[in-house]
Amino acid sequence: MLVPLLTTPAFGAAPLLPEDYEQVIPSENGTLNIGLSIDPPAKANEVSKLHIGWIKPGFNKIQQHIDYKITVIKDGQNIFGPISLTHTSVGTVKIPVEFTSNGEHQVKIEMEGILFQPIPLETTYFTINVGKVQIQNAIVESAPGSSTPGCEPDCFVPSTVTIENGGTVTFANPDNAVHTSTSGTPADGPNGIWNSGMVRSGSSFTTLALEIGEYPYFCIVHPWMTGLVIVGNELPQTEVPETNQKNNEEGGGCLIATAAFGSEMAPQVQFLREIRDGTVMSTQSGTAFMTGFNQFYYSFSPAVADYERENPIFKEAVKVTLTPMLTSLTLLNYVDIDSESEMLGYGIGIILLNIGMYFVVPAVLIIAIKKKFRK
Ligand SMILES: [Cu+2]
Repeated sequence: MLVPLLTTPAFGAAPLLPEDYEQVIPSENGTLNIGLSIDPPAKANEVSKLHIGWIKPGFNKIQQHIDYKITVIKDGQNIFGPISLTHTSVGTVKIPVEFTSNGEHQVKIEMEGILFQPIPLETTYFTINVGKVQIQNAIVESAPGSSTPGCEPDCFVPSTVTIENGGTVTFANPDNAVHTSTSGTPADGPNGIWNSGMVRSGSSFTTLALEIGEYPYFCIVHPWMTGLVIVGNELPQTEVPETNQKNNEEGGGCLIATAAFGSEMAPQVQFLREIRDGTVMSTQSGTAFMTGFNQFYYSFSPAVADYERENPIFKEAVKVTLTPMLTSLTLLNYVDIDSESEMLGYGIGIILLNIGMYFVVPAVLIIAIKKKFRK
């Protein structure tokens, strides 16, 4: 019972990389980019996971430690959330949502803190079309320093981007100079398909839906900045890493903790998931340990989870039992685990701490009580 709870198994595959998200759009004030993928593609009356990641503009890296809320809206009604303010230490999150009907939905993401610091609220909306193949939105950024020549040919990053018919392109400007994205060429001038006008530092511009074709564009202020948008008929589906073994674990969840705390979204369960994805899984020994461990854990945890659901007293007992362990795991939040030896060191330390709490202390008490009775 102890080790399984301690290490918290299988909440799904590894987090997506910044470039893997189906849609990426800047947050309201351009502080971060936000990536969204839906897996499997959203359908009415089915559960899909929203994969959300916060991405540093200009670096293409995940930003860690974000405080956020999520709401899913259909025709002005909340069909999911808003969830209470939640922290992700790894900067990515997977949230299961059941879509009750087909059609256009909004995913509302409120960002309220970065790196444990509150920030002015930034609200970002994604549009998803449940029951239909997602139309892609691509994001292109101005290269830092592109206001002086020398960035060619990558003054827009990426300088060539391919989307499907009906997709849009967002031009974001993380550079500290003003830029435009204007369809046409420096030689022939604007051709009128889109013109962002002046996009100041930290802002962005999104085109209307584009039809099949090739669209060269440039920056009116800095005509050495050129790029190309290709709109294809249908994109080859973004590669889903089916070969990734971790996918086999998906769908299990941490059964015992989920049943005890009510849902996969409970903060305690989220926390365990973060530990697994963010800390334990980030080192090789952690990953190897989890793989072996999951086989053992899943051999009995569904039975325990079922029993928790049927028996409220047992459920409360599991909750009380899990609480000291969760507290000890929060210690992991205060250390940076980057290396194998650190993982083993902290891991063994916390396992010993838990053995102390769950076995040694009760054993000592039992022995003490027995002695008393003998006298
Ligand atoms: Cu420019």
